[in-house]
Amino acid sequence: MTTSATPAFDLYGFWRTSATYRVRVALAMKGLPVHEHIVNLDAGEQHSPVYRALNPLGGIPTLVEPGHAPITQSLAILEFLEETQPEPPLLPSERHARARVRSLAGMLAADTHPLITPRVRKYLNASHGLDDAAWRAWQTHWFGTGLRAVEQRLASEAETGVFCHGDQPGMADICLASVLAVMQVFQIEVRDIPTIERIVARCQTLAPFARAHPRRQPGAPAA
Ligand SMILES: N[C@@H](CCC(=O)N[C@@H](CS)C(=O)NCC(=O)O)C(=O)O
Repeated sequence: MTTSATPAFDLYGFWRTSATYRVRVALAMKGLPVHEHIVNLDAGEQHSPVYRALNPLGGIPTLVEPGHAPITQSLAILEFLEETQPEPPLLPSERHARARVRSLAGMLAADTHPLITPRVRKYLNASHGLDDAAWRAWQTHWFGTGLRAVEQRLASEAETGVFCHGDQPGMADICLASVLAVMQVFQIEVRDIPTIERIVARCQTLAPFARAHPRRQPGAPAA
């Protein structure tokens, strides 16, 4: 159980990143204190030796609890925060329900979001001459592929409620909102996902989600 003596975590993030958004929301939901440090993706700071020592893949975020090894991978971080501070839960108590929530979260955070990261863009640009228009088409394709599959599940599975699983927000909602947040930043639109739009609109009425929005972070452009 966490106490008021819990030392603040250090979170290495960047304003627009979807994976950092996930961790920000979870920390806020659980009321865990955090100091956020900016790793400027536009300046390539994720490749600096100092950051690579924390996160060898050069991905953001990384969470550090003082005195412990850095934790990378947003889903691993969410699981760690769940164990650190179980209330309010990000996962349901029943094992099949937990598997469903983790499965939805994985569709978004593991199978959709990584395909549109800067390192993928950089590689495609350098090795295949991918221009801006082709990159937009790539983003739209992979966001659409992931979100349509998630929509199909959310719209047809009985466990879907006000949120992705029942009527309490959890890990799948965090991942869903994180993907829509970065799509908004890149102005990518995917049509015909009404269940997703309904759930994310509800998430945005909650302070931890609203405060984690990319545009509200230090370093975000004014417009
Ligand atoms: N699977 C990782 C993905 C981390 C990741 O790729 N983050 C992006 C920002 S959302 C990043 O740092 N990209 C840097 C790059 O691609 O060079 C996680 O969920 O933490």
